[in-house]
Amino acid sequence: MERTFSMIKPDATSKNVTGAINAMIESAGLRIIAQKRIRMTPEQAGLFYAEHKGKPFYDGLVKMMSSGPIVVQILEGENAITHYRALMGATNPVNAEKGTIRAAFGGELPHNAVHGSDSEQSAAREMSFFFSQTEIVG
Ligand code: 3AN
Repeated sequence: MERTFSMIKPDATSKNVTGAINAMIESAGLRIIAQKRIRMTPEQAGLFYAEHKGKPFYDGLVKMMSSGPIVVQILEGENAITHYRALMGATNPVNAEKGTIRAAFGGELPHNAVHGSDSEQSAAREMSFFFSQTEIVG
């Protein structure tokens, strides 16, 4: 069993599709073992995306990610990291395969509905960025 960090972004919460995305996650066999709806400050969003600092899309990404509510989650399942990346689809929703979350609910970049960790290391960092041990109930 593996755990990964997931985020339902402001563009998706504003479309009221949190439940629809959660249904896709659960149908794919991943279990939501922690979840909360929050709003990031620009400072928190900047820290969360620190690895992208300096890239042309960084400022817009930070602004967008702090523009409204997000839902942060921990998902558990077999190969959860790669499994969830496949379920999300390509970063740019235009290229996302049919049946993926980004194909269903993504818009124009940076509005791509969801985030998922891309490695074990980033999953560990991102889970502890938002959740304490007592909030994770497997
Ligand atoms: P992913 O979320 O698929 O791992 P990353 O980590 O490369 O993609 O990018 C983080 C976020 O930055 C993306 N989810 C997207 O919102 C935004 N982003 C990535 N590339 C671009 C781009 N070329 N233009 C605008 N926003 C982008």
